[in-house]
Amino acid sequence: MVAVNYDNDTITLDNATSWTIGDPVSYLYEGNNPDIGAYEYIPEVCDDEIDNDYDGLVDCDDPDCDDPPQIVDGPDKVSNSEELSDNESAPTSVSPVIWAVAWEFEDDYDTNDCCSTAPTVAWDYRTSDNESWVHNTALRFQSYGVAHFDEMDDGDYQFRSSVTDCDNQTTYSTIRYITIE
Ligand SMILES: [Ca+2]
Ligand SMILES: [Ca+2]
Ligand SMILES: [Ca+2]
Ligand SMILES: [Ca+2]
Repeated sequence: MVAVNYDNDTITLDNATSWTIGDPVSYLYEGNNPDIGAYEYIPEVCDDEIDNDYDGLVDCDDPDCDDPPQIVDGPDKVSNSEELSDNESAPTSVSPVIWAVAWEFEDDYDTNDCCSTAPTVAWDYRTSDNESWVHNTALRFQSYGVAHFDEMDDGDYQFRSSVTDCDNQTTYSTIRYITIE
């Protein structure tokens, strides 16, 4: 082996060779200590009851089988149900609301077999003179979370939304500033 390209995951040999699973691979090294050497990377298969990538975690216990949720849009302030229903895939049953914030998320809960429950959505707020967040459950409409502020006092707030998947992996949005008046 004369070169390793870590960007492309390729190795260069000085002559043609054949290689079968389990054969050792050695690599001439420079310096005081050998490199880690070559190893065969096998991705985890999530439903075969085998620890395919040798990290000690099998199938759904392996985080490779369950990515954290992503917030793909928002959170954005919406003032009534019409704004939401202008978007074809958005929730339509949020009225009556005066002030609400909505965000769209993605999660792999419906594409892997490790989880049969949908993520939960939540929102936190705080005022500028208070460091601790007040936590609230949000409403979920398919892949949207919606926070209602019906009972909040007028004022300026910091707001963040979150999505938690079946494995308790929580993704927070960036902090937004909202004014309720
Ligand atoms: Ca497996
Ligand atoms: Ca594994
Ligand atoms: Ca793994
Ligand atoms: Ca997930």
